Formats: sequence, structure tokens, C-alpha cells
Amino acid sequence: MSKRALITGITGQDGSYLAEFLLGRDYEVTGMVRRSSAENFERISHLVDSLELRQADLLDQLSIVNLLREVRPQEVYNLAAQSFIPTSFEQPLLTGEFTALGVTRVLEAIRLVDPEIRFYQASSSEMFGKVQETPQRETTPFYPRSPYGVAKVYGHWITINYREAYGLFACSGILFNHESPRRGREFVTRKIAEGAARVSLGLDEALYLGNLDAKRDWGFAPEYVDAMWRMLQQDEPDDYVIGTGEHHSAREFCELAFAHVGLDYQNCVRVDPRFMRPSEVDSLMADPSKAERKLGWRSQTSFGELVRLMVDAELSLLRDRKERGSG
Ligand code: NDP
Ligand code: GDR
Repeated sequence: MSKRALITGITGQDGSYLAEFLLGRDYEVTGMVRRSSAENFERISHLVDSLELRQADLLDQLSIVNLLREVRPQEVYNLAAQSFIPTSFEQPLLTGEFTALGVTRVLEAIRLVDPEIRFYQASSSEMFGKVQETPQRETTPFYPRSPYGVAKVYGHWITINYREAYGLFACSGILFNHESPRRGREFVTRKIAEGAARVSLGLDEALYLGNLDAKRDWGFAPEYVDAMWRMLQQDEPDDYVIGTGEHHSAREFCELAFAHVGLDYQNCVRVDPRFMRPSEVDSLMADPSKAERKLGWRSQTSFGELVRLMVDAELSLLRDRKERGSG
């Protein structure tokens, strides 16, 4: 019999790749979506016939309890969150409600409906913030630098607490940045990829960015959802750092992206103070050796390949749009 999985945040980048991954493994997949005046299924439009989508909201406890009662999943992947760091400075309370307390609401629902459910929490390298050691591993102390990072620390510890207090099979994946052509347009990799494509096609003159010296450990998102699934297939619940083990600056991303379309980024990129953050995370780099040892997981796509595939995806999107006469 096939397993049932519930994904919160299925309309997001990771939710769409995880749904594809689980459907490929014969799971019945239900996605939790929040009510909106206009459908927002762009990333899962190719999957909607194979999925069940149900409305519930991380802000509404009873809606999550009822959803679990109706779906009775064996695995729950909690990917829903307010995930954009600049917004967390502007809306710190709402970010806390979604990204921190939302985790407890899902855990409480599991405890009430079926404590056998296996639970995955989308934790983040942003918890390391002002890093206390390099590279960062599971035992590195946290020092978050944004309301988002603080909220994720809460989500991480409440996951561990429910594991220890109630014996839930609850895992926390501390994922470093992972990107793809499905990344939200406001995140720096997608913004650079789109900017390089637009400048090369003469649609824009320049790209405006913030701190080019920030360094991140950037991997390819479809590979990271495999790691989430592997965590829930282990004999014991645990926490894992997932990343490439390398880091690169936003400047290097620009350099490679613009070079890929035959341009020098120095002539095309301008720094705009509007995109600077009140407190920044300067540099992150994973030590993913535990995941490699215990889950048999390692990243496959190099930094250069990631940059090129993202720029190529933007170029073909813009060309398609031009052919359809819409922009
Ligand atoms: P996205 O921002 O692309 O997706 C977030 C998802 O959460 C969307 O489906 C969104 O729905 C949903 N959501 C937000 N608020 C609510 C709510 N109140 N009720 C129900 N659903 C809600 O994020 P990613 O796919 O990139 O990331 C997935 C998770 O992993 C997030 O928790 C993120 O913080 C975390 N993470 C991401 C990393 C990355 O590099 N991508 C790294 C480490 C952690 P809607 O479409 O309606 O807005
Ligand atoms: P991040 O991703 O904050 O790491 O969070 P983002 O792509 O937003 O920023 C990465 C770094 O690039 C710098 N930067 C810019 N960022 C944006 N968005 N726009 C710009 O114009 C720009 N210029 C420079 C930023 O200052 C930053 O240092 C992502 C999210 O997916 C989180 O949800 C997740 O938890 C972490 O990755 C791991």
C-alpha cells in the first residue's frame, strides 16, 4: 500500500520539488494550501492532477487538526513559513506566528491526532547567523541575526522538545541555501539570474543589488528534498545539516551569471542601499559530513552548474514570453 504524506508549503519552491519526489516514490501526496483570492499554483500546475490540495492555515490550530484527521498521513513535512528575511524585519510578529508558533501548531495537531506520524521541520542555516565556528555543523551554537532566524531557532528547539518530551519521530533539517529556477524572484540568486538574462536581451540596463560580499553555501533545491525524505526513513529521529560544504559570494554569483551571457558584471550591477539589511549574515558554510555518513546524501550540482542552469532557465522563460508577445 502506498504511504500518505502531507506537505505544508506545497506551493513554494521546496514543496513543489518534494511533491514531485514523493509522487515518484508512489506516495499519495496532500498539500496544505492557505486560502487566497487568486490561485497561486504556478510551481505545481504540472502536478495538480496527481495531488490532493486541502485548505488550512498555520495560523489556525483547528484547521490543522481537522486536516490531519481527514488525511491521516504517515509523514508530515512542515515547509510552510514566511521565508524572506527582509520581510521578517518589516513584519516580525507575523513572521513569528508563521515561522515559529506555526511549528508548534503542527506538532500539537500530530500529538492529538496520531503521535506515530513522522515529522520533518524545515530549519535553516540562518539560525547560525553570526557564526560561532566554520564550517557549521549540528552542534554549532546558534546566533540568529533576523526575526526570521530567531523564529527558526524556536521551530528547531520545539521540534527537539516534542521528540524528547512526547517521543515523537520529529526531525529537523538544517538546510543551507538551495536554489533553482523555481526560487522566489526576490531571492538573490533568482534575481541575479533574471537580471543577467534581461540585461543580455536589452530589456534592462542594470541590476540593483545589496551586499555583494555576503557568502552563502548554495546548492540545487531538487537534491535537498531527497535529504528531507531520507531523514524520515531512518530508524531514529535526528537533526542534520544539509549543504555543499563550499561557499561563494553574491559577487561571484554575479560574475559567473553575467559571464555566461557574455557580459562583465561590473558594467551591469549597481549597489543600492535599499537592499541592505539592518543586521546581516556575512558568511555561511556547511559541514554536511553527518548527512553523508548517516543518510548517504551529498550534493551533486557544482556552484558553476547551478549559476548556468538558473541563467539558462531565465533566458528560455524570457524568449517564450517574447514569442507569446507578452513582454
Ligand atoms: P517559499 O517561500 O518558496 O515557500 C513558502 C511556503 O509557505 C509557500 O507555499 C507559502 O504559501 C507557505 N505559507 C506561508 N505562510 C503560510 C501559512 N500561514 N499557512 C500556510 N502556508 C503558508 O519557501 P522555500 O520553498 O524556499 O522553503 C521551504 C521551507 O524551508 C521554508 O520554511 C523556509 O523557511 C525553509 N528553508 C528554505 C531554504 C532555502 O534555501 N530555500 C533553506 C533553509 C530553510 P503561499 O504560496 O500561499 O505564500
Ligand atoms: P537568505 O537569501 O537571506 O540567505 O535566505 P537571499 O537570497 O535573500 O540573500 C542571500 C544574501 O544575498 C545578499 N543580497 C541580496 N539578497 C536579496 N534578496 N536581494 C538583493 O538584492 C541582494 N543583494 C545582496 C543578502 O544580503 C544575503 O546576504 C534564504 C531564504 O530561503 C531563507 O528562508 C533560508 O532559511 C535561507 O536562505 C537559508
